Amino acid sequence: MANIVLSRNGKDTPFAIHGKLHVEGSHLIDEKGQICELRGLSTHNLSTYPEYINEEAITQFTDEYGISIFRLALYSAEADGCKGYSDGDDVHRESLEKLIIKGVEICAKLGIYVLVDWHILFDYNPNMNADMSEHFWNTICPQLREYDNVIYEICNEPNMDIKRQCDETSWEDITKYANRIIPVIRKLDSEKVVIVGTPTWSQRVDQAADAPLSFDNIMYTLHFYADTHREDLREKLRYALSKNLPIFVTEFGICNAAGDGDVNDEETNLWLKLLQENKISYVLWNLSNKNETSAILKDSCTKTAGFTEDDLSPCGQRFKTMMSKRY
Ligand code: IDC
Repeated sequence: MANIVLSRNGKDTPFAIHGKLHVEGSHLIDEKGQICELRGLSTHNLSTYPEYINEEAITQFTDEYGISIFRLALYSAEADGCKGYSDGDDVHRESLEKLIIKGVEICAKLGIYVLVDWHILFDYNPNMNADMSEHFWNTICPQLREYDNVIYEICNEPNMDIKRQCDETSWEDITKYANRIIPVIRKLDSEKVVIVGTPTWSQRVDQAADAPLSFDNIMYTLHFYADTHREDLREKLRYALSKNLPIFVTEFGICNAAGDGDVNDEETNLWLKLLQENKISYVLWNLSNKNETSAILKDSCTKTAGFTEDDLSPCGQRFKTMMSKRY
C-alpha cells in the first residue's frame, strides 16, 4: 500500500477518517460503512496551468480551506491553443503523466483524495480518443494501483460537436466507451471507484439512471454551472436519485457554463443545499488566475502558492466561505 498520511498537525486526515472508498446503493461509502462526502477543488487544464501542481499550494487548500479532494483535469485534446494528451507528442504525454503522479503523491502526503480526470471536451465523444484513453489508463493505473486515495474519472463531459452543432453523444455511445475502458482499468487496478460522464456536458444523469452500466463500484457525473443550470437540471438529479443512481459532482461553477459572467449566489446556494441533503460530493472549477469568473485567483496574482485573501477572485472568496459552512 502506498503511504497515505493519516495524521497531520495533530489531526486525522480525510483519508484517516474514511480510508478506502467504495460505492453502495447511491452513495460513496467509507471503510467504516459511513457515507463519505468529499468536497474540493479542480485544477484548470493541466497542459496550460501545470504550475499549480505544487505541494505548497495544495497544502494550503487542504489546511486553510479544508478540501478533502483535489481534481487533476487532464485535457484529452487540444484546448485554448494548447495540445492535449491525445494530440500532443510523446514528450507532452509523458510530462502530463508525471504531473498526474506528482499530484497524486502530494495528495497522499496530505491524506486527501484525488480525482484523475480524463477531461474530454472538444473531443466531444469519448469514443473519439478511446485508443489514447486506453493508452493513458494502461500507463497510469499500474503506477497508481497502490494509492487508495485515488478515484478515476473516465470522461469529463461527453457533448456535441460544438462547431457543427450536431452529433450529440448519446448514453449508448458512453456505454460503449465505458464497456471498453472500465475493463482495461479493472484489469490493472480492480478496486478503485470509477466515475463515468453523462450526455450533454454531464447533465443527463436521468438517462444513465434509466440504463445504468453493469459494473460495480462506479458513479456517474453531474456537472452544473449555477447561473446557467437551474431547477430543470436539479429535477434531473432528483429523478436519478429516485432511481438510486450514485452521483458525484466532479465539477461545478458558481457562474455561467462558459466559466464566466456573473456569480449567482442564490442558485449556487440552492444547488449546494440539494447536494448536501443528499450527501453528494462536489468539486469546484477552477484553480487558476485566468481572467474568467470561475478562476479562484485574480488574474493579477502570479503566485503559484502562498495565496492571501487579496489574491482571491470573488469566486475564490466564495469558495473559501462555502468550504467553511453547510447549507
Ligand atoms: C473552460 C475554462 C476556460 C477554457 C475552456 C476551454 O474555464 O478557461 O477556455 O474550458 O478549455 C466545462 C468544462 C471545463 C470548462 C468549464 C467552463 O468541463 O473544461 O472550462 N465548463 O466553461 N463544462 C461546463 C463548463
